[in-house]
Amino acid sequence: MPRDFRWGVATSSYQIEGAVDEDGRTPSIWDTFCRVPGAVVNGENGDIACDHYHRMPEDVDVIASLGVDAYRFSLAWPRVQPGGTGPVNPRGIAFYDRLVDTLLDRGITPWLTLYHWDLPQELEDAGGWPARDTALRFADYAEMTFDALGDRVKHWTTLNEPWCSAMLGYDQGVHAPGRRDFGAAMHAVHHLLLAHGLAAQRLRARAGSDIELGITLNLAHASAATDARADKEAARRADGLGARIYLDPLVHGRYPEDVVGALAARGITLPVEDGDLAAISTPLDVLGVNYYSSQQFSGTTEDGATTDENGLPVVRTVPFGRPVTAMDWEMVPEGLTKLLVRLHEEYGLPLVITENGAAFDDVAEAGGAVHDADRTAYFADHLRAVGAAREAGADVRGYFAWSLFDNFEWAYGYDKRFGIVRVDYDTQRRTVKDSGAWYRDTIRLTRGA
Ligand code: IFM
Repeated sequence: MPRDFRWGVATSSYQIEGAVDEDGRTPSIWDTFCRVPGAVVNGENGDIACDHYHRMPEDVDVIASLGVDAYRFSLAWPRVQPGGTGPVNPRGIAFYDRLVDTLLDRGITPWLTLYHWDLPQELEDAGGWPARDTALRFADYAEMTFDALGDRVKHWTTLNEPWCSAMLGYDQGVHAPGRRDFGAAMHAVHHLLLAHGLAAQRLRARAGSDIELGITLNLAHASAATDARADKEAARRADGLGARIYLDPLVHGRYPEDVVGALAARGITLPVEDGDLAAISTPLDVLGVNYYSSQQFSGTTEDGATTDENGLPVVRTVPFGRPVTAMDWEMVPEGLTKLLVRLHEEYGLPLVITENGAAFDDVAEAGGAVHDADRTAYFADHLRAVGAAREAGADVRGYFAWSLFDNFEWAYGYDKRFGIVRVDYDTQRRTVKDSGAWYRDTIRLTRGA
């Protein structure tokens, strides 16, 4: 990587902060969802998590010890604006104010995400992301946050992984708010994109080109399992709902025709109003890419059917037969190269990997040391894949390891550890894992130090 390549580590608010009822913070949909019996492994929740809210200065020391340029974190909307309406909460925003100052004091660039899934519960009660008003509320929240931090924060990401918010939250019901309604999920897709667009317009109006503005999508390379037409069709469908339904409106200002057609065949119309697509396609400075794995698809079931029990075309994932991480996700680093080259060619935006990493079943020594050669190999393979994409012309400008800390992995609770720094949840002791030391040394090497 070149010397000006940006290296970072990433976290999100609900996954690390804890302090869910302090200083005026009100519940988010995740506080509620965690209380639903069976929703989260072991009935766990983010009440304490990594206790980052109370340990922030020491945590910034840990970040600094890794030698990274930037720290990607998110804000808890119900901390900044309890309930999702009304004025800014001075005690809530004060935490992020201190975080930003502490980072800057240590020479670390703050890379702020406005929304990493902690929707104020009141907004869900009023309809959540399937309701248009949530997008309007988000634009207000974005603006008040910018007014508080925009003098020092220059890297702004609106949303993290809207696919997860819409599909896991409103279609599959495995993330908050736990709804299972495909039509509602599609409305959520549009209102998430609208939220992004309205916020982007407000931030641009305030800051012009003084900020680097982006959105982060979770993306993969979708390929056909064979050359059969049905498999190619399945890959196209998977890519349509996984990637193009976000990328096309963001970059080209229109939804993909094949996706719109497939939704119409299911009786679903995206709730687009005049001006929405113009807002959604507000020019971006950077596209954040979260990458973990890739999939290949078949258009037939194992016994040869091409439609499922609901009469819908089959889109079946066919394993590559690769080793998997503790999440059961296959490791497919070359998929990252293909994805980045494709994004460059079809969408032409500067790219930053805003998340990449792996959960493994770590074994900790008594003192906390973790010799996670598997995680180090994952990082090395994927960084090589980024290098290959750059050589092929993709404009990839940075890389954030997911995650700085072991943390609350949503419906998996604390079972899955993604950190390059171990967190002992009994003592809250932090210990840099071997992969963290390797990451630090790799960054040093690229700087010629
Ligand atoms: O932990 C999550 C993160 O919150 C969003 N991207 C994927 C990570 C691993 O599942």
